[in-house]
Amino acid sequence: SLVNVVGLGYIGLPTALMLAKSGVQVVGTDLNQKLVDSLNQGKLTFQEEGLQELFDAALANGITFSTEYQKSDTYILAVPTPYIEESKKLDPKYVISAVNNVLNVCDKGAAIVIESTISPGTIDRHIRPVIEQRGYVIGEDVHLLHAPERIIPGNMIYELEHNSRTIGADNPEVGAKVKAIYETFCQAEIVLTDIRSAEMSKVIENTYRDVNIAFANELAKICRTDDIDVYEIIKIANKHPRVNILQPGPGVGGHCISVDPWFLVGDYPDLTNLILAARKINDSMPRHVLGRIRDIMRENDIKDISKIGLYGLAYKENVDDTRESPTLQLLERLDEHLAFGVKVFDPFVKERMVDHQFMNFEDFMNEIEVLVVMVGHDHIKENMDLIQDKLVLDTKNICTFEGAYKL
Ligand code: SAJ
Repeated sequence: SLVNVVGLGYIGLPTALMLAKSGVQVVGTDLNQKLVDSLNQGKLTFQEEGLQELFDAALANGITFSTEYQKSDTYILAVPTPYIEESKKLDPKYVISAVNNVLNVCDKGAAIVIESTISPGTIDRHIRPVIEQRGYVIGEDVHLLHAPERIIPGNMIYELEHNSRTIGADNPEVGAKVKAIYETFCQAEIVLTDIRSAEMSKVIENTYRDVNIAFANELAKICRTDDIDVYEIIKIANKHPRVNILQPGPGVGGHCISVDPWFLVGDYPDLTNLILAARKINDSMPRHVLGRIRDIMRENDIKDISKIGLYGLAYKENVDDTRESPTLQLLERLDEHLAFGVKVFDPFVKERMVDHQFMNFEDFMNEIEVLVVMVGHDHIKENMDLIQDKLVLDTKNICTFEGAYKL
């Protein structure tokens, strides 16, 4: 039988390709005609290690792409779930409209699997009512499931096959059927649970990481005041068998770790002191970086901010995704200080996103005196010899030469 994967972005596309490669008959659906045209012409829409090979294998196995929803008994929805900045809530509009579109074409008894990250309670509050209002009986006419994704950009293909995953279902038998579909490519354990638990576990996984990173960032600030090397402290502490502290950095970006904790804060305002504090610490890091830039300028008697170059616009290493990136946070939130032309370069980001963005590394380097490493792309790790003669603020602890300034 056919699986219709809806939403062909960072999650839906690799998932659709992986299913197709594993021999499942797949149609990928996206409302964006350009994106569908591009995929049908054999052109990928974003970069990711191993994605091209996977795409080739899926095409060879007959995957097709369309703007139309297909008649089917299994739908995997990986549509965007935007986050409303003002209210700190998730906007379920795309999931709702995808579910409506599915209902227009699906077989009786079809399984609708939501992969998109949703805030805990979204299915009960927003999705069930939509289906019921249309006169469908959930559990008879259609089945609802939540199978939150866990893959990390930069290592998606490996993780699709090797990460354990969670499937929340109302009905364990239907859960088992959907599990069998995921088992065609997922080699790790697949845990079956109920929908509420699946929603909650997904969001707390990302929240856990945010809190751990916030702890590291707070340590970085503490160590800075006494000139202690935070990386050395964390390295030593992590030798303890029950300690595992993550790395400090210029902030937490991406569409997941910096967003999901807000759902808990929004729904449980009286119970989320720790989670909220962690969010605030991570959000304060771009400002901390700015403080460090000012220290360096003062120490070296540099007055002209246009001599500062930020390396990296992506939210993390070796990806081209710039959503909520610390560099953008720094530029957007602090632009009153930086309005005078701080330079920016990222080898992965090909479109112009900010003022004074350079497309060529050499030109960028020629313009600046202080290089601020905001992202540890392999590109810069491989070009240490080209940056050593600059003043370097290394917020990612990647420099292999002596004398770089740290967070
Ligand atoms: N970061 C640090 N220090 C660290 C690790 C990360 O500052 O030690 C920063 C990164 O530089 C980046 C941000 O955190 O700005 C988030 O990056 P990430 O690599 O931690 O995570 P994401 O957002 O790319 O992916 C996360 C993953 N979740 C967890 O590891 C719990 C991934 O498995 C999820 O699938 C993804 O969120 C998602 O879509 O929810």
